[in-house]
Amino acid sequence: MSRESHKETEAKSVYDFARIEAKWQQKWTESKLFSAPDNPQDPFYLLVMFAYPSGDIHMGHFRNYIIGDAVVHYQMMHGKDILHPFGWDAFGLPAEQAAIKRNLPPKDWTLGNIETSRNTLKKVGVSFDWEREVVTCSPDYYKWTQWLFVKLFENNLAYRKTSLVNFCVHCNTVLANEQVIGEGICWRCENPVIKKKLKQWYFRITNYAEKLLDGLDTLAGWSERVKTLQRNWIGKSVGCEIVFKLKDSDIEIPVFTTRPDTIFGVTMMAVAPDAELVEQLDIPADRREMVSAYIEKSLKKTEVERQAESDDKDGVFTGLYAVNPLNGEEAQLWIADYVLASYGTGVVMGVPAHDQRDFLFTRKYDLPVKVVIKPEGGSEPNPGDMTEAFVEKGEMCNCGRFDGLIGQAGIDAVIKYVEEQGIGGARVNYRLRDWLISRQRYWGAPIPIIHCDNCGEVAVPAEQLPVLLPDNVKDFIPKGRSPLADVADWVNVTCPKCGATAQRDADTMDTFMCSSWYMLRYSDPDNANEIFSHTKVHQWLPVSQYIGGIDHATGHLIYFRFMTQFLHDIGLIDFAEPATRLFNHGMVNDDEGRKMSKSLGNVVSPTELTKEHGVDVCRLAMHFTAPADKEVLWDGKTITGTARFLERFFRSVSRVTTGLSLADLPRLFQRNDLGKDEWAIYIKLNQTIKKVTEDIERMQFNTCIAATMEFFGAFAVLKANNPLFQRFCLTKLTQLLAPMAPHIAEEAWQMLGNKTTVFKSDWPQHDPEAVTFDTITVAVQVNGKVRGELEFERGLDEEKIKKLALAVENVKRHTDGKEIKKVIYVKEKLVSVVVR
Ligand code: ANZ
Ligand code: ZN
Repeated sequence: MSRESHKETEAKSVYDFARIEAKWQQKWTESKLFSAPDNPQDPFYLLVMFAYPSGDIHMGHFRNYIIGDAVVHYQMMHGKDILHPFGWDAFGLPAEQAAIKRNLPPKDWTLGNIETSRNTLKKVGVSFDWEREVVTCSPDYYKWTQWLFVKLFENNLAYRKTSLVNFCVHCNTVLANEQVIGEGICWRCENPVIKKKLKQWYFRITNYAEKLLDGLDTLAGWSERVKTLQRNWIGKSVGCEIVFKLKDSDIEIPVFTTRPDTIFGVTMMAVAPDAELVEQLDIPADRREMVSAYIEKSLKKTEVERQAESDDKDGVFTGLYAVNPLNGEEAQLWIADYVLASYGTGVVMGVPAHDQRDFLFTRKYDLPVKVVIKPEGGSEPNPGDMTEAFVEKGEMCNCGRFDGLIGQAGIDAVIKYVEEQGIGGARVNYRLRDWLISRQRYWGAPIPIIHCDNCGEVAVPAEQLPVLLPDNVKDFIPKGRSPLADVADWVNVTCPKCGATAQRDADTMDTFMCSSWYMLRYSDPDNANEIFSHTKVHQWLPVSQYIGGIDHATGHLIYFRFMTQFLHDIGLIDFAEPATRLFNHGMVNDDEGRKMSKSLGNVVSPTELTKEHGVDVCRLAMHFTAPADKEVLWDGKTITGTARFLERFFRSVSRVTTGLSLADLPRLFQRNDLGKDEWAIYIKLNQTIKKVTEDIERMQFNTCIAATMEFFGAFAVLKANNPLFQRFCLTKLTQLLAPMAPHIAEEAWQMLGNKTTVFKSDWPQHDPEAVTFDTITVAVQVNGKVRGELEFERGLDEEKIKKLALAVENVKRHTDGKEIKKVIYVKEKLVSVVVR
């Protein structure tokens, strides 16, 4: 038997992970260790974004959930009462597409996937409280989603309007702006998105724009990155509205501008091709054909294409003129697709001298340029010499009575003037649009509205909720309207107000609605009478730590804040923000660098991997691969090192426990009794405790693991003769590993003589004296490349330093199977290893 295979047999016999995992998972369930208590004293609510049930969970989910799990374990060891729930974002398009493809009802497909995924999550031992599971497609959940819709409707925050919407021809459904990705393609099927006119439901989230912005300032536990993404998404812009007139007509042309100080420089006006104004214009006959051809071409473009930073902006002259209300000058009125109908008033006053886009446009079409701002106290640029717009603020010139005003003073003076003249005034504009709710799909929560010829839109009364999704829908193939519209016995009802025959709204809700309030339901998941009890929701919320991908920054994370603020405003809850702390983990990519996701077909399930190596090895390897907030390229390469580490750790524990007869708890040894090596280990241990604690607080699990490995290396290399001390060290190390390797830690904890679960033990505290001890850090190189770092007590002898250096995990990875030719120690600087 070779040395290698002997080692492997030995490893397997010490660490029988299948048995250990099953044993502890059963114990946790039986003892309800991870069930949230009814009356928490010191609550900690850890929430991970719930999952869309498509097949089985993959390594991306695995990573997200083990990060949350580690925090839960850690907080539990700080005496917190934990709520760590899980659920399923179970409505949505893929279920319908699967139904069409496989001829299987969406419900069966969804519930089957939930079953599979739940089993996998249980097998990897994530500490979810399964008694609180919520499933958004279950009637006892969507009853309350519908109830919320009605509340919004009653508060005038839900309304219907006809508009041009993003439409995916392939999925045959409307998409919200954030579901249109990249160059205007559908987030689901990646086909181009077009515009279509439809009458649909919207939530007035724009009423909350200011509150959503202000709230961000209170969220100290959210990253600046997410807050900036949200601020930009909401896109507050402070400016002025000014009403121009169409020449020889009563038609008014209001514009929104952030630079009213440039109004004397207007030489052209541009209207969005899809703005309402366009329909009112009486285009001269000789231009009509050209204009409609241009409009048709523009409407085929996506918003992204229209706004692209290209220099080639085009448009078409309408043959009409607008009149500048401040100086009476006439400006050509153009239609140009760089102007968006949905922003401001859908019209731009063109100031080529001071706006680069307008400048390029006028150069292209040879329109006049008029300078009205110059550098303060300087001279006016000559329009003919300009190669680009002068966009800075400055001194107004050629502006009559406003000449000489500078920067903001000029802006304020013009705003004051237009207000006095009754032709406009200060305005705040937001990029944020109202939230489009309607989907022409089957697999969603039906919109609880009945359309009556007498009464108009009538909300389904609370006692009639939920409006159940009918089971007798056979045909999900998209026809441009909701499949529910064709279910006559479902659609045709009587009006709850007047009793006349009426029709249900056949659309279903955007699934972001289902996930906008799930965090609240976990506090009281079985409540049949209320959306949640006031007491229970305040026992746990706001969420202490929320964890999810950065990709939700402007979608879900805005909606769930909006819903919380709404519920706060109507008095249902006392807090206005749903989550105190937010952590965004990085995505898991496959070895070709693509995001792992079902739709790309590159999904690796944790099941196979954990079967082969054990759950804790995979957990540790995943944590160790990269910092939790960075993307990881999952190739499984960290598995070998972490497996070896856990095996050696476990073997040390079993040696300490089999050979010794110790009292139940390791009595404290005397620090004075420690030998020189032991003292070095003691210092390292305390530094490790400090580092792991700080790193977990910062959600930095990869460095935690590196630190525990380094400590274990020192423990193995240096001599710890005192059995009490050995046991002390392994006990602390077990606790430090528990958040990341829960099963093996429980087993080790028991072997070390403890009767209760490691998660009810107190998190180790470092000895403040030991960590201030004088240490030095040196780099460790292998063949000239830095592969690791080593920290040790000043004065440790050279031989030991070299041994420690060789035990560093990443150094071992580069020396494994190679012959070590030389190890050189450059005092207090470097250990250099030469291998061949
Ligand atoms: C004249 C002007 C002169 C402008 C100047 C800027 C500089 P933000 O900051 O993003 O709010 N604008 C207004 N409505 C628009 C629309 N529907 N589509 C495209 N552009 C539009 O930008 C506000 C500025 O964007 C406005 O101020 C307007 O151009 C343009 F020296 O008005 B400005
Ligand atoms: Zn009626």
